[in-house]
Amino acid sequence: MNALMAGISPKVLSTASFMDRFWFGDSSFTEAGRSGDWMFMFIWWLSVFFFVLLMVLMVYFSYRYRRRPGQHAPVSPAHNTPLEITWTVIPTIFFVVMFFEGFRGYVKLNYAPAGAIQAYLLAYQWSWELEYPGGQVSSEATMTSVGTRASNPEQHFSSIKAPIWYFPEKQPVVLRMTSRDVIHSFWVPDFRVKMDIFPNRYTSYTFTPDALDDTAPIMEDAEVGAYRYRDHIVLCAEYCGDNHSEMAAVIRVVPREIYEAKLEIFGSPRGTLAERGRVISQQRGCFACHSVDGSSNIGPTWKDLYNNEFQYTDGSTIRVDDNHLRESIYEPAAKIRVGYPNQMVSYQGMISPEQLNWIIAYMRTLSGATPAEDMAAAMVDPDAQDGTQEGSDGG
Ligand code: HEC
Ligand SMILES: [Cu+2]
Repeated sequence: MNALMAGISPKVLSTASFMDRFWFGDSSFTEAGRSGDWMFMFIWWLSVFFFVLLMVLMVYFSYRYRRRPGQHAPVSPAHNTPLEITWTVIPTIFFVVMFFEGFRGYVKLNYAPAGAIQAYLLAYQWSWELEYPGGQVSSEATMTSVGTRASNPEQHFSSIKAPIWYFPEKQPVVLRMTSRDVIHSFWVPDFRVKMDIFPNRYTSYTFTPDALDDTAPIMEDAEVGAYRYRDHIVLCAEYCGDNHSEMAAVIRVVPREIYEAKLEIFGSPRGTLAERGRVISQQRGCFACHSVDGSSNIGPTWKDLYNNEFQYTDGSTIRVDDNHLRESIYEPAAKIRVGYPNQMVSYQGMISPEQLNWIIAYMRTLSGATPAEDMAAAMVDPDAQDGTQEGSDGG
């Protein structure tokens, strides 16, 4: 059992106490989820009670007052005021309870308390991308196994690429959600929620994760140290194509300091220059207009851009190199690619020279025309360099 699965502790019926089998009401991990559970169990047992009562009475009456030889059916009474008041007032009380409790639950599910974290969630075939308020993007999707069945977790969703989203405990969160392609549905079984996500439209969902208590498992994290956490699986509940069943993510509830430390790390990405470049490009929204797979968008694709020749509206032909890229990003209007509008804004001041290097390194890896040794240079991991240096000094 890996660390991730340890964090997921669903209450399963096979291990539930006797009482829990009748009223499995408090196993959700949000206040709103618990009121949904309460409502469900209340309506269920109310219905069971009246169903059984009515069926028993019906059978009893049909026996007790069955037709007997020589007996005439009596005329039905037209009215019975006390009885009529009873069968009006009692159900009304139940319905009023259902309405107000249901409404309170609905409000808890749909209206975020003041001071909520607003994050943007993009759903697409077949994954999710979460952007925090500061523009940070959720950690890399990691190969992971998430088990929803304690009885046999290994068989459930073993080895899925699931992004992990960090949120602080007890902190209201609002997700503003939209889809890049088809209709998806945001489903967090632990929070008892499903919310549809549409292309060309926003829907939102709010939740406030419970505080982490002593039962929450402990994560040993190389970057930020040990901390308590609790994982909640996110799935897509709207059949959306081939890999629909693998469209998973994990909401990881952590102490506030850990959340802040994680955002700090997401904001200053690690890894090779090229990897950092990809993360920064994503965070700065370049992919809204540029593709990396050769398809044309508002702007030209980055695939095979580097070290290839293109025509510009001033009649020049330019081989794209570092200097051209620098100019295109800081002064996009200086040279306009033939066939494209002058629609890119300058990123002067928004992308530091250091970050520019990362983006260029990333673009190189996207180009088949890049000499092999150039590619190798772009793949260098600057954090690994110190180690190599020390090693060679010592030898
Ligand atoms: C609003 C859409 C839009 C966004 C966002 C955008 N670009 Fe552009 N980009 C364009 C368009 C349109 C062109 C072509 C016109 C031109 O050359 O200015 C272009 C051109 C470029 C070029 C030059 C391509 C060539 O063939 O010379 C580079 C490099 C570039 N963009 C990088 C970026 C980077 C890096 C980002 C993110 C930091 C970014 N773009 C964000 C629309 C966009
Ligand atoms: Cu989906």
